Amino acid sequence: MSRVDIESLRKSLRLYLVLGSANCHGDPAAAVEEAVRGGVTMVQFREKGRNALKGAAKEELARRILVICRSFSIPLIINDDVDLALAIDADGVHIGQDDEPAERVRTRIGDKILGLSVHSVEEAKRAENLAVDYFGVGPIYPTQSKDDAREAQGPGVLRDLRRENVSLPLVGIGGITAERAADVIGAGADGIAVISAITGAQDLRQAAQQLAHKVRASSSGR
Ligand code: 3NM
Repeated sequence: MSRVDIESLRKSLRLYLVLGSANCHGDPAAAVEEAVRGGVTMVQFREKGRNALKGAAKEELARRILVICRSFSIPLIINDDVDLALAIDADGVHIGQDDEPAERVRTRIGDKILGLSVHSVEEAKRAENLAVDYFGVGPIYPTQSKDDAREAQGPGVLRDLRRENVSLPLVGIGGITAERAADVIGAGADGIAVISAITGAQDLRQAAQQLAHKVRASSSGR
């Protein structure tokens, strides 16, 4: 098996739903199904926070989400839990700057997708020679969904990354809404990653549809 095809990864990143049980009123797997029916193209299971599931309960939920992702042929990425990603044979792992180092994660996950959060051109440049497949860049706008989020930087950080010839797929994250999606894509992102714009909506499927439409309209020609 070889590493993921970068152009198909760019497409998968177009509308990236990030979620865990802390973000959902009801069953997160049901939320994933609704959102995917609306047009989500990739999912990240991010089980964090005070009441986060652990052990067998966490794995059981991840497996249920995986079944849904597989049935729609979209990738499931696990946030910062290589053991879980390997146990359920998920499609990849996403790590932050303070998680297990990218080199070690790559050795453990083989050809699975590896995403890394970066917050500046410096961090991206430092990571460019690591075997990372995409960068999550944020927070673009202020976010309520991450306790330790840094200061929002606006879409300009994406423009800076492209100006500095960072060619890896980029997905913007943090406070992104349907109204803001075009600015994020216009600044150079391949896609948007969202929590609350989908999980906080009354109608998850419709929210995903709207976001997918905005991303498609603003990335036409790419
Ligand atoms: N990571 P929402 S911001 C999970 O800056 C996450 O790296 C961020 O949630 C980063 O779409 C963020 O509700 C939260 O703002 C995104």
